[in-house]
Amino acid sequence: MVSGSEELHQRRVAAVSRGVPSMLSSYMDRGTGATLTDVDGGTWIDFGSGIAVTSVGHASPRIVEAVRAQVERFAHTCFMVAPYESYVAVCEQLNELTPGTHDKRSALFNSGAEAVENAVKIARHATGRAAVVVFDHAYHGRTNLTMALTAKNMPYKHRFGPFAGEVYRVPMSYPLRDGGLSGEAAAQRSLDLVEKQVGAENVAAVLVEPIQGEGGFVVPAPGFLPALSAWASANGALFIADEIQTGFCRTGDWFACEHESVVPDLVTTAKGIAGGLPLSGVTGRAEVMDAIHPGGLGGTYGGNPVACAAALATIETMRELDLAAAARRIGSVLVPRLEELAAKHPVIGEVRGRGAMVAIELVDPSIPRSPAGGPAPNAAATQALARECHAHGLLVLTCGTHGNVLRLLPPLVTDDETLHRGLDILGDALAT
Ligand code: PLZ
Repeated sequence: MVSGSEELHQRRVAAVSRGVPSMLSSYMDRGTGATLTDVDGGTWIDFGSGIAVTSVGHASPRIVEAVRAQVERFAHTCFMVAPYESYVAVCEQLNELTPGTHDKRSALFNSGAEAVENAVKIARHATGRAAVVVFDHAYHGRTNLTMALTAKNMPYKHRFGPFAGEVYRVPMSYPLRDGGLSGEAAAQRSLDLVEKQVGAENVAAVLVEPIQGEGGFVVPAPGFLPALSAWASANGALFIADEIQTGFCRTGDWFACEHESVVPDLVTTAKGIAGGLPLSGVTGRAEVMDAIHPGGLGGTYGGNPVACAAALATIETMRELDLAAAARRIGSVLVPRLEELAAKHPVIGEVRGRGAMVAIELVDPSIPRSPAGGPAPNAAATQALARECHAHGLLVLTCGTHGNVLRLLPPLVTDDETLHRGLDILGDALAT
């Protein structure tokens, strides 16, 4: 009944803006667990999870059932018009699961970008200040404000300006490329710039991904996040953790901040929260979240009941299967095998990540390493490697400011056998 990928591609070219490309040329038909099947019957090992979304796997039974049941009851009323229980229940879960035992409140939205925009709105309103501090390599979305917060020009910002103001960018802790500065020293370098160029008393928020996603799976040196958080609280600014990619068990804890016991004032969540349905949230200190006047936050679809039903089923699945532990186990399978590959192939400059958020950064070993900037990025090898994996049925994603990072984000339900099959394909692709 379904037409093949080639036919679909022709219809797509005639109907879909070329501004929205796809990485694969195959069109998907169905999925289960860590496997996708395309319309031509080809099967794929999914090491991308739709960019860190389907952590519970494709067609997870509890989520399928929860969505079906909710659609039969009602699909939408708008929480601002006629409220329903599941919105409240998701907020309760967010308040309980995010770091810190303080009194919290949450608000729900649709996309990651929308959550980040609202976190900035809330921080500005609550502090009465305007400046937002962000980092090199950061990714926070594609809307006007979040484009301004995002670091990379191509493809995200090019000719889409003018951008929102009062956004200040400072260096990130990036051990491979900052000469191995300690976390504390890297934070000091960035905060000195903020104090000189922005003024501590003007800063509403310091916004950071605890492990950067699109920017290259950059894991800051230990001590960096705690130093930023301590500076924010000493200076009356809010520390906002963008846990959209790192959250919901991906890095081996419910949230990546927990690894260093950092307690953010505000946390943004999306992606893994609802097993593939669009939902996002902002969670934070009760006095900050409740500083907003009634009606100041909202939207037609935010916290849609079908997405909330999926989120509650996702959270239940994560608890029951202990997917945080599963993420740690996945990391303990992936990292040693990637390190073996790195020992054989000098094109791999670094293996890094945490839990089931793991990447290799590809470099050109024939170009001398610069003392300040590290090894030369190798985007061409990264693209070729991804293509070779795709040609053999392994779905992997790339990322990084220099496009030279290959990232692995398998569903947290992926079994060891599938992980090893995926790694075999990656190993063969590297050899090729
Ligand atoms: N914050 C940390 O990772 C989304 C974007 C893919 P949305 N990352 C994938 C692309 O090319 O558009 C992301 C993120 C972090 C915010 C976002 C934005 O989330 O749901 O895509 O708006």
